[in-house]
Amino acid sequence: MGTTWEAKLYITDNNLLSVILLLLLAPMLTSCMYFILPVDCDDIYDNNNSQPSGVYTIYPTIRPTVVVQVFCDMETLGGRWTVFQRRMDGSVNFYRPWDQYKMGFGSAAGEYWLGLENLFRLTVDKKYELLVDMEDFEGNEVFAHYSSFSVDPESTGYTLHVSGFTDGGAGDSLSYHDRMSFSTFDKDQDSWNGNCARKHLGAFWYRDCHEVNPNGVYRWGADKTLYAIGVEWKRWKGYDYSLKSISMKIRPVQ
Ligand SMILES: [Ca+2]
Repeated sequence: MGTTWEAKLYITDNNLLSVILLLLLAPMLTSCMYFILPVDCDDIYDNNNSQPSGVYTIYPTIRPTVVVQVFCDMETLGGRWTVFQRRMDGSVNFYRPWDQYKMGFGSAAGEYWLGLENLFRLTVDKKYELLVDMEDFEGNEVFAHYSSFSVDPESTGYTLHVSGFTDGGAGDSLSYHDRMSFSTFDKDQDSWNGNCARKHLGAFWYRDCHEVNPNGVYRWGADKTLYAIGVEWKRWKGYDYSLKSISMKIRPVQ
């Protein structure tokens, strides 16, 4: 009780006015934050176009309390890309259940998955394009570009919409997965009578089952001992070659 009284005694007329003003303005400030805080790497670029590639904080939902760390690619093909999936060294285990693919996991500085809920929140508000960059262990680099990318809400199983392919040497493997729900080993939403995620040791918008397995097992290049379980892009390297790196990134269509 003594402490409370002391605290009250220190509030002078001047700072009492400040406290009241702050209380009155708080709801307004909170709603303004949505317009000021960056939703994606494109917003970060707009605020300062000399920002290098690296880890940044974004606020992909209308609630400014949801804070997400992402890697922004500010260089490739004009930059402004928000990376939502990245493999590069096998340091993170990607064989994970539904809840983790929903909310995201890993480290934005290294390998990570941004989360299906964040992908839905981002792509429901703006029109996005998709770039998939990949590299093999011989130093070759290719990409696949799609002019339209979005993910529907969880009630649909986070259905993928991808179209408008442009070839950067990789070939089109992702269109095969268009309009599929997302599957993990504990949530089979593929169109095969078995469980694609369990068979191919990953999680993806599997159909029957895949031409792309970016969340598969990180293996070092060619390996035929187990079929189609690696980090694969079929139209480029087939089912027996696990890529050195792959990253999937989106930015708003200008
Ligand atoms: Ca199935």
